[in-house]
Amino acid sequence: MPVRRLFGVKQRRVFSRAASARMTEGDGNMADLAMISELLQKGKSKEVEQLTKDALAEGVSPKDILEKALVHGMGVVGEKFKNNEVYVPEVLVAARAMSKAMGVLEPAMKAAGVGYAGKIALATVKGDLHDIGKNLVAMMYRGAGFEVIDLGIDAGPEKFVDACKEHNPNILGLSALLTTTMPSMKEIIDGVRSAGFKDTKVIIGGAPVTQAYADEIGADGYSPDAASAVDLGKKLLGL
Ligand code: B1M
Repeated sequence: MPVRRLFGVKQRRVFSRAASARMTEGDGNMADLAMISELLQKGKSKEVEQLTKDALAEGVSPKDILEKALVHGMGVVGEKFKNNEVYVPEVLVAARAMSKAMGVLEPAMKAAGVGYAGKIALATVKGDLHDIGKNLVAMMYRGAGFEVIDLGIDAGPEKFVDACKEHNPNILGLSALLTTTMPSMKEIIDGVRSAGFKDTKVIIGGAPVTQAYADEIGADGYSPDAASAVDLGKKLLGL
């Protein structure tokens, strides 16, 4: 892909020395994918979208673009977020770049029969309107190549049971920010289990939530932050 021709001098400066070095290694696709990953980490939506289009036009497989560029880039951002090297705003801009690229990639993925890593349906639980943490979890899962069914806020057992029936997700994600809404988590777990969805993994999180609480209500796992929530989901699915 003639990436160098696409951008002026100013834009080219955003590429790191490492990516430039890879560009000279002779494997054009790898270099371009590394560049997409790097631009995604910097939240450069327009460039990421354009390079994704170019990569597809040049015959790079949707799977490679997804895994080696987009998921790779969000993975780096997720690790840095976990280690407090970057914060919510950086994650949000990277996720926006990822979404732009996914808009281009998804039709090609479908056409090529590329599957998702898994499917998660998630929401903030009944009575709770806090959605920033839940949205971060959704973004991290998208970034890891999962299909994400976002059920929004104020979601009770019915909404989760309906989502299980309609989408058959591998994982349910429950977020609560209020001590008063934590009991909704148990109601949701009991609701989906008694509706017959016994194997769907349930993970929970949110500021007042703990591993002890997850054990108490029969969740499959608890995670303290959005990036670890993806590690947990993958572990539960054996990925
Ligand atoms: Co409210 N609020 N709030 N609030 N709010 C808190 C949570 C509170 C701690 C503030 C305080 O008193 N110090 C307090 C809760 C006290 C308690 O119950 N222990 C509180 C309260 C009391 C209330 C109201 C009741 C206030 C009132 O009206 N009297 C009211 C409740 C409304 C309702 O939900 N029914 C209310 C309203 C609001 C706003 C609407 C104004 C707004 C929410 C806007 C929105 O979300 N769109 C708001 C906000 C912004 C906050 C604070 C300031 C910030 C929350 C946040 O977004 N943090 C918060 C105080 C604070 O935390 N400093 C507070 C950033 C976000 C990234 O973190 O959501 O924790 P968090 O997500 C983390 C992890 O927890 C984890 O990953 C994320 C990081 O990677 N995580 C998961 C979250 N979900 C996960 C799911 C997982 C895994 C990990 O797996 C599925």
